[in-house]
Amino acid sequence: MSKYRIVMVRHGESEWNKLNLFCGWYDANLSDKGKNEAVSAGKALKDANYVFDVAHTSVLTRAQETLKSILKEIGQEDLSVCKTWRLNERHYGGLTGMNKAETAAKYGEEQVQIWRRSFDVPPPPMEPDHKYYETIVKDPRYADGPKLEEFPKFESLKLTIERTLPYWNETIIPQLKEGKRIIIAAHGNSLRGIVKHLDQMTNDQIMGLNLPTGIPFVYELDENFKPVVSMKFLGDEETVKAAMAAVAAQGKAK
Ligand code: DG2
Repeated sequence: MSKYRIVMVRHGESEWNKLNLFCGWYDANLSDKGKNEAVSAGKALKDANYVFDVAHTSVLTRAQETLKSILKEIGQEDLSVCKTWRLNERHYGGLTGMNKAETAAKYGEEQVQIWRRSFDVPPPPMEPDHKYYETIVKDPRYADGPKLEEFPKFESLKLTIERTLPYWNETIIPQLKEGKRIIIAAHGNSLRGIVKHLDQMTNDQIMGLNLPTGIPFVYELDENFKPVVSMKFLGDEETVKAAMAAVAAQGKAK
């Protein structure tokens, strides 16, 4: 029997999704399409009468702005919002800022698929001479963590899960137990990590999952936090399928 319900949403399309660039911890803004997706996500939640007690998001603008639009649409602009780097996108290391299709043309689609979707093969590290190293490492939003010595130079999905799950277990689960109605606005890979954990997907199964931008999905969980309903999208099935396929295709050489 379903005891808990939680809504998650990947942010709307960012400027860097639009340009097909590896983004990771770079703080890209939403594109115009992404802003519209965020509004549509809010409308879908409003139409389905969702109300929340608390919202969680990353420290990155694209997720925060998506959440803001959603909360505006559902008339909950004053809702308490918790922001944490633990919900950030995976750190794409040295690939940050590179075009996914050009990278596939240069290194091969198979290699790009490994970098994007393998469970434990990380991308190459972001070295101090990387164009975005200083901007990211010295960003004041990381004053509260991760500490400089723990600051990632890259993350595989496995490493992403290792820093996202403590937040799920220590912050989200206790709030669910208190009966809080929760929404999480985060990123393709931080959410894939949570989905893998909830649905106990194998390392191979998670490789095939591509989350669309700006379409909320719902989990209903039993008293042991096992899914009774998994990843139910608030959107038309064909649209969701096409959006997932488009994300998968971002790693193809043109
Ligand atoms: C994308 C995900 O992250 O990329 O970092 O480029 O969810 O913040 O737009 P998001 C990025 P893929 O793993 O799908 O290539």
